[in-house]
Amino acid sequence: MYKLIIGNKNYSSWSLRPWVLMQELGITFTEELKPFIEGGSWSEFRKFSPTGTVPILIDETRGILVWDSLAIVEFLADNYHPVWPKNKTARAWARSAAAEMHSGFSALRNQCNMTVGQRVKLNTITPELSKDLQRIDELWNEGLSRFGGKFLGGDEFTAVDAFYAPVAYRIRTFSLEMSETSLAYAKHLLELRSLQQWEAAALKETWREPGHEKETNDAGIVIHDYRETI
Ligand SMILES: N[C@@H](CCC(=O)N[C@@H](CS)C(=O)NCC(=O)O)C(=O)O
Repeated sequence: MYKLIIGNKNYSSWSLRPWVLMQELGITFTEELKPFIEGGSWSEFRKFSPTGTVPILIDETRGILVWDSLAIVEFLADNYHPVWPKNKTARAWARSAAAEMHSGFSALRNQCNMTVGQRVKLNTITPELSKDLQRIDELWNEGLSRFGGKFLGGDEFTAVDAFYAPVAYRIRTFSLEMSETSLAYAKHLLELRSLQQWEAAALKETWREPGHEKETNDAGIVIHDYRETI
């Protein structure tokens, strides 16, 4: 049996990746949500995570702990779950695209934090942010046309879609400009039942972690906040 430890659904983009993948693949797991703590979660998260970060996957049957979202999807792939596209070319492409997300796009990550329940008018689109968006647009168009499916690596939802799912929320929150094809793909992701469930839970969260809230307020003007309040 798997246990997935995640952070707040409103904010935690890295947690969303394995969560949505496991939901879409029908992998049974229990989830434990650890809310971020004001001033830093490190010492609290270190009690269960070697890096003081989430997500963490625990294979309770075999006593294995896996940290880092990319390591978690590879661990699942190792256990015969259909994590990557079946087609070899699509699989190589999907792995490259997921790795690119994992190690790159820092302008998007830093300037447009994931906050599922908010809508924000960005102060400015820096050249670095624009570059990240252009590259993601190029990547999504390539995956969708080259492998001919509804998802980036073909007809099935795979890990590469999971890695870009947080981008779909960011596009909506910050009204980011993308091609029609990319906007349609982002909308398609957000309409998945699993992401609807994630969003509903995110909107119910009443925690507000000042560090994450500050990132949003520094990025622009909050136009709507659909999250529940206490
Ligand atoms: N490379 C890691 C990064 C994990 C990460 O940075 N997680 C964030 C949450 S989205 C975290 O736990 N931050 C701790 C904090 O905000 O105190 C992964 O892919 O899992």
